[in-house]
Amino acid sequence: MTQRTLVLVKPDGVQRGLTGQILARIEAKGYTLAELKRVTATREVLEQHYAEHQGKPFFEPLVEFMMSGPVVAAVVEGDRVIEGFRSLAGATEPTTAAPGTIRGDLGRDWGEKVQKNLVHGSDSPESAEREIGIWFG
Ligand code: DAT
Ligand code: MG
Repeated sequence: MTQRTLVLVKPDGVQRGLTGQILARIEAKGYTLAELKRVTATREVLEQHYAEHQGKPFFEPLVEFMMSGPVVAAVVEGDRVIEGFRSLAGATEPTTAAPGTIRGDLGRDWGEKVQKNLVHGSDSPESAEREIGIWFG
């Protein structure tokens, strides 16, 4: 079943020059980059994007981090791409994310409140459509 998902290369990934490597992994897996843009997110966009995390202790540091530099936003298409990209990305905590994954191979902890974990991927078809609307209108 063909799906779409919203992928973000977060500010740490862009700043470290890892955008190309990350997008290459998505393409090497066989997924399609249907839309792609570099953008510095506003607080308004991020508060919508992370609405499920409002009120959590890491919410404000997360929004500040996500506004700290440009991100690369992509709509990625393919069969079961929502699960497939989350599998490529690896677990939330980069220190313990499995080797072979984007977060496991390229990320680590930096002693900060927020997990600088390089990428975002939607977690369900409903989230994907909602998030694609936020980032691509
Ligand atoms: P994921 O990005 O794996 O879907 P999530 O949706 O639970 O993870 O959280 C969104 C982002 O918030 C995550 O990528 C990094 C940050 N985050 C999550 N849990 C955290 C925590 N306990 N401490 C600090 N940052 C956290
Ligand atoms: Mg999430």
